[in-house]
Amino acid sequence: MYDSAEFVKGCVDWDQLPDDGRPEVAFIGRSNVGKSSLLNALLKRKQIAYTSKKPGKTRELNYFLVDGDVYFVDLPGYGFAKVPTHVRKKWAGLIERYLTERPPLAGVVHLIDSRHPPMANDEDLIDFMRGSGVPYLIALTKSDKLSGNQRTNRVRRVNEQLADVGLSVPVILTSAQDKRGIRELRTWIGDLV
Ligand SMILES: Nc1nc2c(ncn2[C@@H]2O[C@H](COP(=O)(O)OP(=O)(O)O)[C@@H](O)[C@H]2O)c(=O)[nH]1
Ligand SMILES: [Mg+2]
Repeated sequence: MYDSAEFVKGCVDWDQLPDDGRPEVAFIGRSNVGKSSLLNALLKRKQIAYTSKKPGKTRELNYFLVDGDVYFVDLPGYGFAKVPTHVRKKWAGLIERYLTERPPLAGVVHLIDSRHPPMANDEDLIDFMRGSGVPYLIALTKSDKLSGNQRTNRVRRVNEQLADVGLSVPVILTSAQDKRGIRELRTWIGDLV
């Protein structure tokens, strides 16, 4: 599993999305949440997904072909304060369309920083995914920065928030640093595709 992984392309428009029908697993979260790091850990690569301390560097839907048969899609992080509104709207439109109208989309991994409560954007996405019918998982990132008690509490809090909106989906603790949750994530993805 994950013996090969290669960057295929970055897409900024619907027409640029691949049309070969391979299943896709999308990764989404705010800038700096640890998305590139988690993708690297998942794919056992050091640098395949670009890790940057600069928020908002990734503005494209970045396609990685994994083992020749599934795409991992690194979606643009949300929360770009410095981007003009019309640009942000275009991205939001593309992402919403992608999440609802993309036939090969097999599952969505939503990354939320384990140290903080979900932000407004995260709550919007949770709400959005509730109606989408696409298999969905929440990965709480950077869990190595929490104590054991904090880890338990964060998962419970997120589960309570999900229950409040009538959603029941897996919530897992992850860390690109100590690799917590990586195996669980691989299993979940493996069951999808
Ligand atoms: N301690 C810790 N830091 C992390 C982890 N994942 C990412 N980071 C750090 O968080 C920052 C943002 O990571 P990055 O993967 O570029 O986030 P992205 O913007 O969501 O792609 C970097 O400084 C990473 O080193 C993690 O699991 N544990
Ligand atoms: Mg990134």
